[in-house]
Amino acid sequence: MAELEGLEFGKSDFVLLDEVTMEQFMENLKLRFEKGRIYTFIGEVVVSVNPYRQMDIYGKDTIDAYRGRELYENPPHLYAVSDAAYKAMKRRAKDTCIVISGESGAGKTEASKYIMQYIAAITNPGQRAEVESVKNVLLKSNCVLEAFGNAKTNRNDNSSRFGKYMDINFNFNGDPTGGHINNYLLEKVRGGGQIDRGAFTALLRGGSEEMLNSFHLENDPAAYVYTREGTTNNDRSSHKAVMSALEVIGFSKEEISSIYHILASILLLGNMQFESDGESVQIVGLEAVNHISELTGTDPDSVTKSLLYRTVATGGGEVIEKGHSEEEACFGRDAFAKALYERLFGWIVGRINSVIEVKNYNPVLHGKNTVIGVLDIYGFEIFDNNSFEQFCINYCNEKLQQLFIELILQQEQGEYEREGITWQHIDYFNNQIIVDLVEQPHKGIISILDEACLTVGKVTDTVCLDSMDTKLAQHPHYTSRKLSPTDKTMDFQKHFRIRHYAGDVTYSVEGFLDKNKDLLFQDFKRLMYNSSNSVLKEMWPDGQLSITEVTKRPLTAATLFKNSIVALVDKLACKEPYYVRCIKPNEMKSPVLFDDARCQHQVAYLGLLENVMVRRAGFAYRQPYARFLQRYKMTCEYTWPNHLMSSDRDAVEAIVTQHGFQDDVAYGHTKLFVRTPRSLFTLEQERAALIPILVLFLQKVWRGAL
Ligand code: AOV
Ligand code: MG
Repeated sequence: MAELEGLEFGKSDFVLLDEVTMEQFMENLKLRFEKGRIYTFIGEVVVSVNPYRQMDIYGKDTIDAYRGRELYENPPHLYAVSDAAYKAMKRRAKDTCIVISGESGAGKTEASKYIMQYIAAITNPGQRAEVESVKNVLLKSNCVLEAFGNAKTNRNDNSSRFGKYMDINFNFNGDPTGGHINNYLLEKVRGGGQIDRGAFTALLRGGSEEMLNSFHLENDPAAYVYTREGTTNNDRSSHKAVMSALEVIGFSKEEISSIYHILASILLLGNMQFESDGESVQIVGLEAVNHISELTGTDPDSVTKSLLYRTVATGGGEVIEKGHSEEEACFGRDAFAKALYERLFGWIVGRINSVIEVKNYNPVLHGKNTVIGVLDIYGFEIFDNNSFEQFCINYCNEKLQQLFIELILQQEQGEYEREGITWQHIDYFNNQIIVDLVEQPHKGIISILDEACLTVGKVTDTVCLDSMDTKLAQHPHYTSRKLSPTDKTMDFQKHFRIRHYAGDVTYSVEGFLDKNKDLLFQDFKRLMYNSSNSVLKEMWPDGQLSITEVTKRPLTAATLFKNSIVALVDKLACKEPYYVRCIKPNEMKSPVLFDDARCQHQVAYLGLLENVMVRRAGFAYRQPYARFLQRYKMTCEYTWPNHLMSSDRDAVEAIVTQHGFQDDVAYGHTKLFVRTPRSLFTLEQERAALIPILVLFLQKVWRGAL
């Protein structure tokens, strides 16, 4: 169990609460936050509260204190779970994963970085050059992913706009040999098509004058529509840091140059405007077209054409060009800019993967290749106005929650089985029903959405909502205003509500269909495929299809997302999971404010109380016999200073019996299992009372007084 710090810091494991109530949970969480104890265990799960200040708890000394130690030997820390995951991987050749969850700004990405730094610090003690280089690339990849994938939002100055799952591969020595990154992008066009990633601002603020000139850019983020609002706090050095990280990872000069050419063209695209004389639509200011064509290696006429027209195949197989309305041109422009960015990001991740993939691995020579996965993915979101993005994110969280419950229970059960302990299965809310509501073929929300998107003709968001209402009226987790007319909180035309495991969320269906279709005119794809820039061409292989060849039914955004999350869950399910649950203490980014209501809300939807109950329903504590003896032998006359019994197990039984909690324990093959914390409290208190006496005694012995 967790080394008990003084009780003035609260309980270091929520399992130790006298009673599992929300009140006690919150009291403990708050006390610990206020005392600067940002981590607390629930068994092996680490609950973390964002401190919003630099803490002196990540240094080399701390790393050394956690290295190779058991989970409960030290105060709760990310390093404790990291080490547990690493040990399981190394000792038992188990693939493990660390799942980090929590809402925006709760500290997931920071946690994932500390975890990676810890793993990097404790591996490769022999400093072998090739391993060091793998570690370096893995760490540097964070810098690049952050620059290209993070943006300032009103909830987090450095918000990851993508979910990240990173596998780190290890050889039989337990040293990293490579890795693989999966990214889960999810940002459909927002109002005005903002794409305000850190890399843009870093480029504008930190790029050299010569570079910016050659890109036809000014060094002012406010000059560009896409960076005008959420400019990230990147300074000159971070542009350099990103450039140097790209180099270290192994991007060639040409590749880096292509990346920045693409960034520049996106910024210029964002500023492009259209005007209409009532008949046709024109681009305002042709200079931008020339600049974009120069930057993307395309011909200016083709750029203009793709922005103002789209090629369509008529029913009779005829191919015609159809001019855009002004609105369509704006929509096309933003969709194009967003797609350019998404493909660029995907390509960068792909390039990093090709560098870090494990090469020349021979299982016969090198032993089993094991993996630790680190998942840093968006948490449950409930905003005032929830849209398609929240719908997808919350679906993802339903999937992960299901996995959490299954795996945590499975893990418990597995341990009891291994140790030969009889255990009573406990009931928990199985959210499969909500997962089905979203993903079930034909009947689920995604299917209904897809059907609406693929229907030819004008299907509007509200028609789609009608269809959902008809098909899902009976579902206990679904309502809309139409089905519940007395509910005045929902708009009749627009809203539907899902009763998620974490609470009710009302979604506005407005924009669902467009976001789900994620339409990008084929003309843009073809334009990019025909670029003279080989990197750009490589990103757009689908641009080679002619309009008549284009598949009529591309997968929708929701389906693509669903498929990627299903694949992710499959990946996680076969690994031994470790969890970090992050909580955001307040909305002001303040290091001293603990907003009770906000925190309680998060505790509720992260299912933490349930987690404590599950943990306590079984045996809250387990400890190998030898370790238990070492700690408590002083509390029993038969075991102090040494026992004469035939086994450690028998000696432990003597301690337990002497303290009268024999009904509260079970004896496993190698460990003692204790059901309630109270029993251990008694022992801890007795031990604490004995220590001063013991010290006095020893002092006397040393002085020769005894
Ligand atoms: P997130 O990953 O959970 O949000 P971050 O990890 O980016 O959240 O944390 C947000 C900010 O909180 C960081 O930029 C730090 O300023 C601060 N912070 C978080 N953890 C710590 C820590 N351990 N020590 C000091 N400061 C910390 V999002 O990516 O938005 O879901 O999409
Ligand atoms: Mg993040």
